[in-house]
Amino acid sequence: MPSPIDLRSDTVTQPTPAMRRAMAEAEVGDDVFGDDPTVQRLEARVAAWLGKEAALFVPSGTMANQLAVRVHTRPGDEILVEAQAHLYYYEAGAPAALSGVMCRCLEGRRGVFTAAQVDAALRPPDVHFPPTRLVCVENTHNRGGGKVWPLATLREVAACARRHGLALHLDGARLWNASAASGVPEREYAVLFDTVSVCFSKALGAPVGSALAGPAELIGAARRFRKMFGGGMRQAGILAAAALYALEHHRERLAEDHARARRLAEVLAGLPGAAIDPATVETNLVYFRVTRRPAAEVVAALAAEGVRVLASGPDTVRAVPHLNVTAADFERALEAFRRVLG
Ligand code: TLP
Repeated sequence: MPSPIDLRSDTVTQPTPAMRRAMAEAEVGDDVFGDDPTVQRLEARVAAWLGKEAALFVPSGTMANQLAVRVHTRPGDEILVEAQAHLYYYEAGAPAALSGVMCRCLEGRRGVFTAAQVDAALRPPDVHFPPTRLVCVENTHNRGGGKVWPLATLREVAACARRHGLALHLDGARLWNASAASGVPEREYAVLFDTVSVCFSKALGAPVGSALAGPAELIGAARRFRKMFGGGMRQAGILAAAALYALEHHRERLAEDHARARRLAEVLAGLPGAAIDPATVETNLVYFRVTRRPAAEVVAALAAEGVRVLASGPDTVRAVPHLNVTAADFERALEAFRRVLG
């Protein structure tokens, strides 16, 4: 039986042979002492790419987001975050545990909320209310189906936050996908935010690592909290080399994943066991509803056919094309979807 085609996430990718060579040859040093030249090169590259003063290499997207929350707030503050955002939904309660802040959730449409919703959530200064400090945005929005934020809406939200003196953080774990889909360069999104997190180990295919970019002072503070949270790494240049390789070689190919995601959505739309509007698939994430049996059963049936996907709700399934999926694998996966949901 051929090995399973793993479409659970774009995090499952294996480093390519060329990436492994770049890792093996990386110049390294002790990064906690500030001695790793490859990490420094990556941080400078990311900062420049996003138009920020500084950047910090961290082990995960979760750590990047939570460092941002930590540096923008004090215990007892409130942050505004979309109800399905990773930072709130999937980060193990970290805003409360690590920063002592309260999350006020905005209900977005596929993850996108409006300036009017931010306005409506704000309360006047009063001893009864926690001070609101930060607005968090996720682009692309994972549970929103890989939705790309319209730039105009983003600008309105940012202007509103600024009017109220709020800081802004962007969870850009898949900002590369947003840019590939919209043609809007990453830095044009980033300029609207104080801090931006980006990830190398999702669609770009590096094994480990994210970065947090922003003003030098905040990134300096984040560096101390990274140590406090246990994220200070030593010869991390081996990982930074993979991230640099991924930035250099794997950004251009994201359109391929997006085209495959759309094609998968089109196939699914024609099957009686699935429901999806292919027009809503803008990037690499395909979320679809299953109509005839529970998601868990569909996941098991697809696994038996050699295709791994994720149940993201009782009747919702997620499939994610990525750089390790060959053309032949992809066709084989489509056949499996046809057999299980047809
Ligand atoms: N997303 C993972 C899971 O945790 C759900 C996935 O498979 O999609 N921001 C966004 C938008 C994310 O999608 C993720 C991971 C993170 C942050 C966190 O990154 P890691 O897993 O590196 O902590």
